[in-house]
Amino acid sequence: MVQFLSMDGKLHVPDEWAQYGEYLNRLTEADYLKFYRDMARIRRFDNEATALQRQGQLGLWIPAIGQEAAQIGSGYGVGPNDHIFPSYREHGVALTHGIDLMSILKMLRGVNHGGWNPDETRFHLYAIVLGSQVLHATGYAMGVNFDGNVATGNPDVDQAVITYFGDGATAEGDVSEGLLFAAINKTPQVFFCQNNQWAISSSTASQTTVPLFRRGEGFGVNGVRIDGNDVLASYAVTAKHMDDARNGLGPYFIEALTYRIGAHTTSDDPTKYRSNEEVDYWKARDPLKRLEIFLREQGVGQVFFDDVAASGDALAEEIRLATFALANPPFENMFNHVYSEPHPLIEEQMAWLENYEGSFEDEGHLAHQTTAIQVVETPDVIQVNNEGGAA
Ligand SMILES: Cc1ncc(C[n+]2csc(CCOP(=O)(O)OP(=O)(O)O)c2C)c(N)n1
Repeated sequence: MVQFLSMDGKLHVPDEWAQYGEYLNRLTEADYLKFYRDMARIRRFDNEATALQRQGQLGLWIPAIGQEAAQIGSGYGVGPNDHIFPSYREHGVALTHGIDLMSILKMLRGVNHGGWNPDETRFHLYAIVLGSQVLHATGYAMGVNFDGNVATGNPDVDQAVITYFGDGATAEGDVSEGLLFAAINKTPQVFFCQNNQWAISSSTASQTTVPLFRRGEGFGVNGVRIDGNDVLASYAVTAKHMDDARNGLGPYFIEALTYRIGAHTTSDDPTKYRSNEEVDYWKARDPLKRLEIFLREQGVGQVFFDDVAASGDALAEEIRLATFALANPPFENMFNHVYSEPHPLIEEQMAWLENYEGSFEDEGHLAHQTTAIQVVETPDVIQVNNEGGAA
């Protein structure tokens, strides 16, 4: 397993991983600080999003606490022409690619479908159908080959593709098909598997009998396991294999061994299927803590950490207020993109809803929900009132 930063924050490049260690020479002190800042920022964002979901402001939240090093490190290992195909938990990678974090919250409130432009951002839309994004990525990477944008030696032309997926997704046929087509077509591509050890309540052991980094071997895609809680390993190994892919060496599989500290989503109760001891074991391997220890040993002072904490709080306030201010989209929107042309069934459903909305005395039932939800506490119960008045 490739690891550069040990649990107690010591930096060491073993000889066997020197080819990756060289990539650390690209980093400046500012990069190390940026890694920490972004990991802390996305964690603060994540905690705030969970709180917003609990307050009824989001339909669902998908926490990525514990996976910050895997995501921020690999996100920064992706080059300026490369394309990224995420699953649904890659908020950290999104941050490294300038995605407006509010657009992620809007999606989980149900008022947009992602909202960012994959052509401009090179960060494609979240995919909830497990493994589907692996096929999209492989198809895109085959297109890069067909366009001749590999191994030209021109950094403005050469491109690679990275796709993110979980341990559970490796059991999907789509991932196997993606690996096979990638190998046969020698696509410029990295398969980045975040093994966070749980696929909802199914353990990795129930998904595979071989280490996941070897999953591609039978298809002709070699792989490596990294300590996914080490941001430096994640950065260096991703950068190396993205470079190789751009230079025509074909696809590679990276398994980032990490842990999902929180729930699968806010609809999940992980205490039903895993022990506190296991969670504590991984909390002790927190990716932020080990980078913090390393930075402090390098002489980074408290002022920096205070500033990171303050800017995280400012971000949390900003997204909280922006979420409270979100209006609902016009209700016709949910019908408008079902078919490209008018369809009698859709028209009938829309007319029914319009009639239903009109049956309310004021501007309509859905319109009420644009009012921030009020929580009214009584001594015995907490009542959530969606109607904008006293419960
Ligand atoms: C094709 C498909 N099957 C099942 C699901 C339901 N589902 C959503 S997330 C999930 C677990 C995925 O686990 P993993 O791939 O390890 O990723 P993680 O959620 O841990 O990041 C399942 C089974 C789905 N979204 N798509």
